[in-house]
Amino acid sequence: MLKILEFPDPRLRIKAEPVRVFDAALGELIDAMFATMYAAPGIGLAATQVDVHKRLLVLDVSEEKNRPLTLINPTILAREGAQVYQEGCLSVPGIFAEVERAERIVVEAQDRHGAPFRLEADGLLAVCIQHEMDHLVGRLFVDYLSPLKRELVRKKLEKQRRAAPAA
Ligand code: GNR
Ligand code: NI
Repeated sequence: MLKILEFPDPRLRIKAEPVRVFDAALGELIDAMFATMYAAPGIGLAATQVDVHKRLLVLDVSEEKNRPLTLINPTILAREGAQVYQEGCLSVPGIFAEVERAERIVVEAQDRHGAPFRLEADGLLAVCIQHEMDHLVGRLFVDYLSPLKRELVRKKLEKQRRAAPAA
């Protein structure tokens, strides 16, 4: 399992670089990211969260956990509407807050072999893709909160860690 960085780790602020080489090592990283995401459990994971600063994310928003999706070098081609969703993040454990994002997006990305594809997403899938793409530019959902609320989140995490320090 890969180690997931937690807020306010400064490495979560690093901007990811495009993936240029689609080799076996990339495939192994993707498999390890899925294993880490499903074990957490989470519905998405960006490479940034496991300290790999490449434009790569994995997600699976299905109930049965049988719809794995890999997006490499994703770009949003179109966005419309707005939705508010109560978000959480594996890098900000135990914290949940409402964030407004586009309701519907069209994304272009590459798969694990480098083949380009387009995806139209709405609802939770659209939320998750936008949340993961934020990670790739060093942005966290708590950045959408007021500075005061963000400071409360930081203090709460500090307190949680004092009660149960990471192994
Ligand atoms: O597991 C996750 N759940 C979630 C719930 C609402 C909005 C976004 C997410 S993504 C999160 C996993 C994660 O931190 N991905 O970066
Ligand atoms: Ni996250």
